[in-house]
Amino acid sequence: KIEEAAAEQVKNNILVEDARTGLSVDALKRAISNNLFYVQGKYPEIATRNDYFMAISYAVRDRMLQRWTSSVRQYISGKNKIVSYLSAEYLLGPHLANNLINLDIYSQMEQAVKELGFSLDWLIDKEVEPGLGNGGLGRLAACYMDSLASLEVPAIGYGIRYQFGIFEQAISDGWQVEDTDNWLRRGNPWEIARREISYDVKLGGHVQRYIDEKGKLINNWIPGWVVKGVAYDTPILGYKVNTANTLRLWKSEAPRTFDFQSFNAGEYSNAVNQKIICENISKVLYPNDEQIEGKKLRLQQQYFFVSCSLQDMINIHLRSGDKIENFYEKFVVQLNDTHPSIGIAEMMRLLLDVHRMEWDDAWKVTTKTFAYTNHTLLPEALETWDLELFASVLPRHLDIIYEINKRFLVDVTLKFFGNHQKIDSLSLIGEGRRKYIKMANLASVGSFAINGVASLHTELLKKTVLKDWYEFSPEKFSNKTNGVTPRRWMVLSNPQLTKLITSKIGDTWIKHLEELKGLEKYAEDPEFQQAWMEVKLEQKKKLTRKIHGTLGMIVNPESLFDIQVKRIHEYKRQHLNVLHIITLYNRIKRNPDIDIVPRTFIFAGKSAPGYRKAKLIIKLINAVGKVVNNDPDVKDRLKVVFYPNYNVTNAQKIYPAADLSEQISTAGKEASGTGNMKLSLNGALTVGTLDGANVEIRECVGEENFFLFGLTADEVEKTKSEGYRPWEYYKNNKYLREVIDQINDGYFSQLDQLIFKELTDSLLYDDQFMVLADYQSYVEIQDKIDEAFRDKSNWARMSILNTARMGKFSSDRSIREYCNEIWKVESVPVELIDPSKTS
Ligand code: B1H
Repeated sequence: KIEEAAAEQVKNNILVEDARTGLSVDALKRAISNNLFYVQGKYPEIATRNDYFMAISYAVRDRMLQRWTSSVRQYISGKNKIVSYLSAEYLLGPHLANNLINLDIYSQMEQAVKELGFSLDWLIDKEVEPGLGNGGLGRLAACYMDSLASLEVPAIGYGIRYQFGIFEQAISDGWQVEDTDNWLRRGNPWEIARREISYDVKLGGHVQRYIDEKGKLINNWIPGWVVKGVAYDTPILGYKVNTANTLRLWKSEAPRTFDFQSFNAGEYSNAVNQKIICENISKVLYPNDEQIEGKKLRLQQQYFFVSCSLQDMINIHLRSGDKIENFYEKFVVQLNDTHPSIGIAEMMRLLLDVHRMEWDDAWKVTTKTFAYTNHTLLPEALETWDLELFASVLPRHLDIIYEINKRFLVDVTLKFFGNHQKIDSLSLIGEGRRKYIKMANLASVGSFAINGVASLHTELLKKTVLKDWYEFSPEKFSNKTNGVTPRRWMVLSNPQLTKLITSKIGDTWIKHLEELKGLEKYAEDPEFQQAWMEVKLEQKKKLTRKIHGTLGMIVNPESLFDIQVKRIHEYKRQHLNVLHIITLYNRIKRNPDIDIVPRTFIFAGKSAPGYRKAKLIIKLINAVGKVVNNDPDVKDRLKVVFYPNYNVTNAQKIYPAADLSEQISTAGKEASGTGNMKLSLNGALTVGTLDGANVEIRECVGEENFFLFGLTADEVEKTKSEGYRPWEYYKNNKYLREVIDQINDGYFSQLDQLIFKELTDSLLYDDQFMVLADYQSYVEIQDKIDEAFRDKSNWARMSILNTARMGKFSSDRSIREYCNEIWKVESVPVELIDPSKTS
């Protein structure tokens, strides 16, 4: 059967079957052996696991190349519009299994590898994932690249090829310790370095102004230094289609001419130093999810990749024979948050200074090109740049921003005559003790569309951070609720559930997730419920083994798996979860024979290295775990696990095992969340606040299948404006008081009473994130969850309904909305070309 399917695919997909395209088990075996010998220079007896991983990966990449080159050729020569996604982060996760699924050769490869004497899983587990992102924002970019390709939409993702991605987290004595992520150490079989595709990027220096012979004002940017960006391309294959889009990541290097001057001047070490400074730009990802650092190197990174990308797009556009004035008909550029928003000033510079356009024409092209997605309302994540720092990196762009602002404020003044508050708020320049540039304002003025990432988030945007922008140009605003790709987050990570679903409703739901609705009619079917819960138990057992292997801890797979996995942040309130754990523990201590639902609390997530309170939350989780897990009174009914180094690879193992998904952020703080979607899609029930996409998830799955608690966003604001005193909640709730006192008295820290003081003080006397205000409501809903979990059949029914009703949250739906409502682009099915017949 495998062979028949392979033959069918060969017929449909390729014109010549040869060593690099054949899809039969034999062809794959030959390709792997060949690569081992000719690429890795090894024979089986001395080959390492990594050699085999590389050999199989190259065999897969070969089989993607025909699709890739055909796609590129069609896009570049064709008349179609290309989506350009600009993002400082892409959290792709491992490629191998995903590419096998999208190529539809998983079972052949499994067989081929088996016949060579290995297991495919063993090789898949060898891959080091590219951790080129912090969290949700970077992962969203990866899901969107998958959906763009699967929907056959021409697209290029542009970003930075960080040599070191997000740090690796280890836990030592309960504390987070960071280690560098040397992901390229053993080579990266998925990328192709395109050394011929490179651009120079200027930095620093000053602007020389003069009038040329024709009387035109010339702005000549004399840079302090120049770096070169080199393109590294990775194919992003769509699911069972011919489309393979490109992810183009830029690596910074010293320009060719660079070393000469210094060498000639006899300054050898200076030349080498300069080379290192250039390479530094793409060296490391900033690990501060939602907390900007304002460092010069970060601004240089942003400008570096945006400038390379825009130069590249203009190059592609002009090569097709079209005029620069029509640029926006060839490309639409989506800004993934403000991180690439310097692109608006850079586009103006390229059009004015390089392509010699007039201001008004350049502004028209620019504002028809860019669209901006906002991902956060947190004030500490809104990007601004100190004006002097900005001027020292991008002097010409500062001029341009002043000019954009001058013209824009004329319009503002006309609309809001005499309203200085409005003018101050809309200005691109802020004035405090020092002047600064407001990147959200630059992004907003230069874009034709602005969107939030969940319905509540978009509404709050219009009422808060972008209120004045909404009043000025309401037509630019729309909502595009986030989504996740069912290929990685179901087919790849939960093959057992995929199989069970497919046995009932066929497999077209993988591309049309709304079809999961078809499962609803089985929700009450006892046989299906049983099969469903068996799959869940199997996934929980797998995770149990993983936990044992990683931490040496034994957990009970029959217990309720209560899961909170995401970046560690005060607003996400992992500490609220901890307060609940201690509350349960105290109940057991008071009454050791109490009948309690056994639970395994699984946490995972990284803290920004400089975020003290987040690091303290990790320590608290581990400290409480140490006491709870080892107290004989508990009798293993509660277990607290902190699974280290949360990343895409680990997420894939955790989501399928969840019974309960913790989405407990302070209402109004989580823009959307996407882990909430992946967990519910995999049959977890959610305990959550009315925040971000939780609101829409609850609407879809039904309020009776969602455990709601806590203040609403409006109530949070109201409580704060009336003078919130967290201490009163502490004083008036004896259980809460007991829990906080225990932490303070050193119950979980061998009587050290200082260690958690920073955290408890902030809860008692400040509590920006309303942890104490929501405590009682949270404990009450958790008690209801216990009751619900005791009714196995009803829990199974709710779990099935959660999956069945998550269709809306496919990133395919999100991307369709972007295509139709913002980008105005259509699918372009790719016709395969025969590589042997192209010259
Ligand atoms: C999100 C970020 C973010 N919002 C700054 N903002 C960063 C901001 O390195 N930085 O400077 C990095 C990341 N990330 C997340 O985006 C939201 O918190 C989630 O709620 C949302 O689901 C996700 C995708 O839209």
